[in-house]
Amino acid sequence: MQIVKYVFQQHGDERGQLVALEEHKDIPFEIKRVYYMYDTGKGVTRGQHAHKSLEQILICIHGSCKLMLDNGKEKKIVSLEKPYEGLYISNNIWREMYDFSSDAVLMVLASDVYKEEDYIRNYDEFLKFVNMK
Ligand code: T46
Repeated sequence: MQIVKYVFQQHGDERGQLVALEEHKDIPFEIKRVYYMYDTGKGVTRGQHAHKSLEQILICIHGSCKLMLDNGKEKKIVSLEKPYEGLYISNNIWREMYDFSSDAVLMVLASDVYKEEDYIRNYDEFLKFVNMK
């Protein structure tokens, strides 16, 4: 499984840093939704699902967290700890987010609006969906 991490251009000067993200330029899809999570308690795991068609870019804009990505064949662990890095997650990937630092803010850019029917929340169902079972 190939891990795609984008390193965004930083516009830095003596005032600090600025990152700008445009759809189809810095982000490989039309951005239809932005959401973010914070105040994630110690020992918490989020995610534990896959998406049938949604594509997303995850950016830990403050603090850090880890992600476990699983395509049904292979699992990989990725750390997110820089506000100028974005992890691309395609559809059909099981994801789990964990090891959040207490100050972590994880922002997600998504290719579609929220649709509960796009979620696969059962791991056996996910394996069947990706033809691994
Ligand atoms: C994903 C990972 C990375 C909404 O009402 N609208 C939304 O756009 C989202 C994302 C969530 N919600 C509601 C649904 C639940 O009642 O917010 C609550 C928490 O959502 P969920 O348990 O799905 O959150 P995570 O952190 O487990 O997963 C989220 C995304 O849902 C998911 O698409 O890939 O972040």
